[in-house]
Amino acid sequence: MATLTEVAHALVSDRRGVLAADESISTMSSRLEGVGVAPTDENRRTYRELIVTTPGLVDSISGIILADDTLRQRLSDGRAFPDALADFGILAGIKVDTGAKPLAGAEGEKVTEGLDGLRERVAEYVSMGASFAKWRAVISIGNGLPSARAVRANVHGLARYAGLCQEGGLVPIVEPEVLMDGDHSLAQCQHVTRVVLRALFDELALMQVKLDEMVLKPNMVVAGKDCPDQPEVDDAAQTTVDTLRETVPSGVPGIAFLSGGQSPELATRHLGAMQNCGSLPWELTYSFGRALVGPALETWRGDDDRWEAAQKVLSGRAVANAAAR
Ligand code: 5MM
Repeated sequence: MATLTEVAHALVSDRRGVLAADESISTMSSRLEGVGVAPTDENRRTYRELIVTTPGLVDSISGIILADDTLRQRLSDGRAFPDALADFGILAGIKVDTGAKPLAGAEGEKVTEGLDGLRERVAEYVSMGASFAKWRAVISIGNGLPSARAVRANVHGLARYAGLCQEGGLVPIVEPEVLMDGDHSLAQCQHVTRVVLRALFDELALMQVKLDEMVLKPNMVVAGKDCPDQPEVDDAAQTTVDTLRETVPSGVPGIAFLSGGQSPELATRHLGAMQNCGSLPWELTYSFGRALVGPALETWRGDDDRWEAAQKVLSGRAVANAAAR
């Protein structure tokens, strides 16, 4: 059986990345409805089957993050999702947070919940074949945000989660996402990302989380979606790498970015540009959700006749990101 360090390295090595298919039931339902598909358990299952059975995915995808409902579902051939992933040579991951909820006393800010009962859930997920986990915290920029208490509460949750996962036998993917919502500048995103990552690694150290047994999943440093002054790809890439060099210890095996609402093409271009920013102490890879699966979902639209076309589109995005690495 692989050690947690080996799993962490396997997730980020060989030019491969992690696919995030762990949309909560409510998010997945609205994505399905957005393409005219009824948001039923069976349609969520079918869509996830389309993703994981995409031919050749193993060449560019090291692991797939699943949601709790998918982990308990089966492919049409009867195999449980984690077992099928193992057959394909892909590691199974599980989203273990229970979502971002309003933070008391902090208007407009959220704290991610899910620590209650997590030790027991980790044990169950390990018994079902999961190798790694994910927990996402969200930080907003704007109107005096983020507050110090939102940053503190969120990094505390991430560090407690990471410790419980390592204790129970899962590699934690630690995801502090500084959101793209708003008109903030590249410099503001850099400042907030730096503050959050510094606070995060302080808290991880306090909780004695082992850096070589985790993967960091941060936002890229980009300007807010509504900022009129959008940086060039090379600027955003260099600023992201500079920020990570300042804040992320070299003991972390790899950094796997979220896409955060960037177009699939732009996320890939940023990833590619970062590979030219000098030698780095960690692997830099992708753990995109929308930027990997969005175009495939748009292609499929619930139509069986478009199944293969949708898989080709997903495969194309995955190969493009592996090539960008
Ligand atoms: C796939 O979406 C994940 C779960 O989101 P919800 O719980 O809100 O449904 C999400 O955490 C995702 O893994 C990351 O945000 C990365 O996805 P993007 O689309 O930003 O690359």
